[in-house]
Amino acid sequence: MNLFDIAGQFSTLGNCLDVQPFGNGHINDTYAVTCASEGGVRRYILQRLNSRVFPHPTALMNNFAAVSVYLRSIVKKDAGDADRECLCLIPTVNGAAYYVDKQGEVWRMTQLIDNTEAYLIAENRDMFEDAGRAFGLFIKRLEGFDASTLIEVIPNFHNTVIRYQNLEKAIAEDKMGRAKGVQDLIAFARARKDKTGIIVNALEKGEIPLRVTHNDTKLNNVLIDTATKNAVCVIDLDTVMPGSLLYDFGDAIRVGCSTAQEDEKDLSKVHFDKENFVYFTRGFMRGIGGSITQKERELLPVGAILMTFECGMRFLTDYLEGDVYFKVAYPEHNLVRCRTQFKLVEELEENIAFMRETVQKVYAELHQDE
Ligand code: ADP
Ligand code: GN1
Ligand code: MG
Repeated sequence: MNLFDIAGQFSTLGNCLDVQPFGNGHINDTYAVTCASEGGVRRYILQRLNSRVFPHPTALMNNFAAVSVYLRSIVKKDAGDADRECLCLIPTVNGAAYYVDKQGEVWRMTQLIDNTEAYLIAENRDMFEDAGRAFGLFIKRLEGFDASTLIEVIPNFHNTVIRYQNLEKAIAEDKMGRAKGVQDLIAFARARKDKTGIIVNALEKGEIPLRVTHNDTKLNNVLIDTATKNAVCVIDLDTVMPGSLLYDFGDAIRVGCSTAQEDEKDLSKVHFDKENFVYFTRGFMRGIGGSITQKERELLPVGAILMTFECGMRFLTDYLEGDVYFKVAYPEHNLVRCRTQFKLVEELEENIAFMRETVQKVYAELHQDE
């Protein structure tokens, strides 16, 4: 079946004229579909779910459908623009939420939100601050959603303790014979083993709340309006699951407070951008409003460190296992990514006092009238 036939399985307005690869995600295959009818031209996003990463696509699509419908109702209640501020599934011609092809691959379609762009690196700090607001608001908008109805699509996704165990397993198996070349990185990870449980333990003890979180808050998972440069819509709802707000804050800092791309080979270009941290924290706090707890605020800097460390461990694990998870463009790609993450971890650790002060200052600024 070609891509036109697959696009034809969905209830688009008009005939499908064009299907082109789109965006720069690491996981799914994403296409822009252009359709024309008497009413004009419309564009849609068609995605084939990565069945290796998401072995239970039906459960995932149930999460996706429930969350997107709920978000739409809240956006409407907030008098927002429901066609731009949240994703909306386009049903198949048979009224289903997704299409399964003859090979068993799962496809879905949403509206393409026009006049927006997904950035790998923010053009300026205001853009990053507004992305922070959008991610904070996303969590706030889902506060009333019953987390127990969501399936954990990737169990233990941000369980840093288990991510560490997976790394040790990959080192022990050393399937590709790559471990001897990365002893420095292995030592780096082992030196931080004791820290891996901080968030998991806080959740288990009930010191911080379990919420519905996005879990993959890189900057390119929020669409930015090309004219106003404001954050319009949080996308990539595949990993929306019960989790901690620290995951979302931390993962966004990991990406957006780096002065270089995730796969920059020249480590001298990779630094923690402190000013960006101030901006994002302000945006995120504004978005989440009074919902954030004191303990969560206290742990925000730890969230930034642990999410960066965890992602570095995941890249290293994948490198040792033979690049079976993340898409790679060359054999050392995951290794390069791991090195940037670990370099950032070092700088984040050096700046923990600065991050703590910033969180306190920003919170005080935003809540001075209370
Ligand atoms: P992945 O899980 O592979 O990252 P995403 O759902 O994040 O998949 O989509 C990949 C890219 O496609 C995004 O970074 C963005 O550029 C683009 N994209 C996805 N959905 C939309 C949409 N509804 N409107 C416009 N662009 C989109
Ligand atoms: C993947 O799907 P994408 O490209 O937004 C990954 C994230 C990683 C990120 C690293 C489902 O995100 O967890 O942090 O790559 N998503 C999944 O770039 O594993
Ligand atoms: Mg994405």
